[in-house]
Amino acid sequence: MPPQIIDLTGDWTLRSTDGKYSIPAQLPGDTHSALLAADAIKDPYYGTNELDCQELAQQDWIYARTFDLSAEDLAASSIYFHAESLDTIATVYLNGSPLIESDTMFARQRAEAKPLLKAGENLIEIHIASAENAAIAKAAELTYPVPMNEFPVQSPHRNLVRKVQCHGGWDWGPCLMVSGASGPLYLAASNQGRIEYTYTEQVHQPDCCELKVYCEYESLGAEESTWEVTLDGKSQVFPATLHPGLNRLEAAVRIENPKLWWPNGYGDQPLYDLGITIQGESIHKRIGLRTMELIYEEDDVGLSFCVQVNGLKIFCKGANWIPTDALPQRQTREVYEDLLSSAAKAHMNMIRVWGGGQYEQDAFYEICDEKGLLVWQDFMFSCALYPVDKDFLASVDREVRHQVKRLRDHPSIALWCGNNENVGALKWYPESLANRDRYIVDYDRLNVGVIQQAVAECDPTRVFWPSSPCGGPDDYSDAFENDQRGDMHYWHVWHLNKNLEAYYDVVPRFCSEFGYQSFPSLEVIRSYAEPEDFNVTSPVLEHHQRNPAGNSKIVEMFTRYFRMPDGFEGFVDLSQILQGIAIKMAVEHWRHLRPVCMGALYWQLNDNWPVCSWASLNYGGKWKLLHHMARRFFAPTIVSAFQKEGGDKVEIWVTNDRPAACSGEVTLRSLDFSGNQHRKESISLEIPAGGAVQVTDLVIAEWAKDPASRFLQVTLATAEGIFDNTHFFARYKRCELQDPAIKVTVETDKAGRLAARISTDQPAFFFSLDAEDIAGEFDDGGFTLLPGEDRVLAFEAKGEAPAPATLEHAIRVHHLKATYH
Ligand code: BMA
Repeated sequence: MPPQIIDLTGDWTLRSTDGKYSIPAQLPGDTHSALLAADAIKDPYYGTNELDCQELAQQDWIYARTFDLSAEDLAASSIYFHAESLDTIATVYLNGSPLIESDTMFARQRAEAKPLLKAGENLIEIHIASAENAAIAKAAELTYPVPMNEFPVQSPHRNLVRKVQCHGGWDWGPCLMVSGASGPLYLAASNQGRIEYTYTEQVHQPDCCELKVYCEYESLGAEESTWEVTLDGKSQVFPATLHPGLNRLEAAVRIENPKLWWPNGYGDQPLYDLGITIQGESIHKRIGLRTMELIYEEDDVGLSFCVQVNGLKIFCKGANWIPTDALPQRQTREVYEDLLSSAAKAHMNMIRVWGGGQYEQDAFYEICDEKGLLVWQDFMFSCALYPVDKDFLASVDREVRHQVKRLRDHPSIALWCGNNENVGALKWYPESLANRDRYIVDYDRLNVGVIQQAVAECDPTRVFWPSSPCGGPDDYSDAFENDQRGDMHYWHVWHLNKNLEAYYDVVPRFCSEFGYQSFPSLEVIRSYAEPEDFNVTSPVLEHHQRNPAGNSKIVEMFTRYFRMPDGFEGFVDLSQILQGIAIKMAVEHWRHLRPVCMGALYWQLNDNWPVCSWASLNYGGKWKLLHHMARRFFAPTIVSAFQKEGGDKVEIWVTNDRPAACSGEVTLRSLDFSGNQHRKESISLEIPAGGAVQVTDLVIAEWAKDPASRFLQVTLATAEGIFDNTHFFARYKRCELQDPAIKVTVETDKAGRLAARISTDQPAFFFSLDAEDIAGEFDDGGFTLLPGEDRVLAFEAKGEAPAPATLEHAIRVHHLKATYH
């Protein structure tokens, strides 16, 4: 913390310049949260209220507050103002005089404030002009159009201002053009200087890591001084010959026998406390020691794409991340902790911070460090073309330099990526199709000329991947379609309505996006709709679906694979089953293709309001069925069954991410829909380290004369435990599922945890329990519950655990046959 800080976070007032609103507000915070707290707007997430908020996007706002300074405070040589994420077209006034003008929410703002301050009461005001109006004005000045992707409710020309792109609406997100500020906001006083940034570089040798430590120090004077580096309590002092202006100090400390940081599932995440102190100012952070490489090399297939940590190739399993809330004031550490815990529990080891959102707050990256979640960090450009005027490029340059220096010490960050889908976007618009040269040159000016250049200077330790998807540096071809080079976004099943088996036709090197939508869980729908709206085509339900063809796609896919569901609840549940199956098929298939394929990140982990979307976690963090299924299909060692469309065989494979070989036994059983066993076979096998092995290739006719009359239950037993999986030989709609009578009783298990004991008299498919309004999740779901089995599912309560009877009463049972009669 800089010395003598005046924290400016907390209570402010907020008024619109047209005099319509004048209310209390919080910073960090946003206009819409303040308006909601003051009852000046209705909950924008409820019903279609979002539409009533659209006029707020044209407002200009003023945040104001006072603070006191003493004469002693003012005696300091320097008092500077610091803000991060001023959103967006902002002028900061101190006692009526302008201090800072900013048109980006992604770069940090610092300025000398002392000349504008006085002893006694001071007034600070942050004037925020409408970003929407600024974007419209900028569009009018362009000499040629710079198009962007269109969404149902949106703010025009969002790509022309450096604001979170999805504030202006997305195909899962509301259009709420909030203004405000997030992150630190303070005045700091100093007599000698200030730390601008600190960062480290690791040089690993056998049994030792040399940690180079850098400190960018803005000194007010010339001085022979010292600075101190403290690692896990041990300090070393280094000389610092300071000159006025920016000094770049460098020192090295040796760490013998370093404890290495590993991704989730591969080992621990030891973090070292690093302190850097100079002239009374200290910075503290926690760092992890590891080598991190992104390997992309020409090979027999094309261009590989693989993350390697401490020399070990990691199959990256995870999901894409969007901002946690469309109301930024609700983006708290607790929410990060909740969502990222859910990711880690589902065996994820990578999160992609997608380019249409934001550089997240420090807490996000700290938690990723703690949980071993690798971060794929996009720069914040998405699904659009971008302007390249001098001011815009200069602003992006400041943004990238700030964000890279702020974040680069996080061990979790695996790579920097230029943008989301902007190469693809070159082909989306008539303007760019008609003049690709012009737009590709512009794209390159921004992406290579500015972003890549700034990254190379500010973080030479990591790879800059030009775009997602991308076939590699200097490759401007359409990587969406290319499964041979770099990363791909495979959207043929959702956006192009292909059958689910189409996932089996691609062999991605790394699939960084693919997704399938589902409806939010019922109690989440209840938060925005009344029972009379509980119909997929009601105006409220359609409002909470931002992919225009989305509901039709879901219904149409039902007709291909399932019997039509009864009632609204059946519809919601079946949509979650469909989503879970789709992503499971893709992930299991691509995992078994390792080492050709080395990553699968589905679209998307979370929602920023309650909506029908591709997310596996509902808004609020509650798990959809997909998240339970992810916990199974991302497990380190799994057994899977693959049947091509129209195929007469099923391939059984074991995939193992663990870096150690092991032996195991696979048991295959063919059962009818009453649970009677008709054939059983067991196969012992050696499972390779970090690899996949085919167990057998079974002929369906030998296991089910009528494929619709049987299903296959596959079990893998290893020293690590038992993993089970289910395969249908025929489409679900052709099978006569029985109505199971399921018993659920809640008890306290030996470890003192709440647990549900479950049993059934008929097989129940895609089984899960849900505690409705009681926050928490059962530790397994999405499996087949068979008669004769006695399973116990532990309840992982969030917050205080409920009484067993309360939980038992709240539980709802979900499975495939319950969606129709
Ligand atoms: C991807 C993303 C998002 C979008 C999603 C679903 O391509 O990058 O822009 O929300 O598809 O359409």
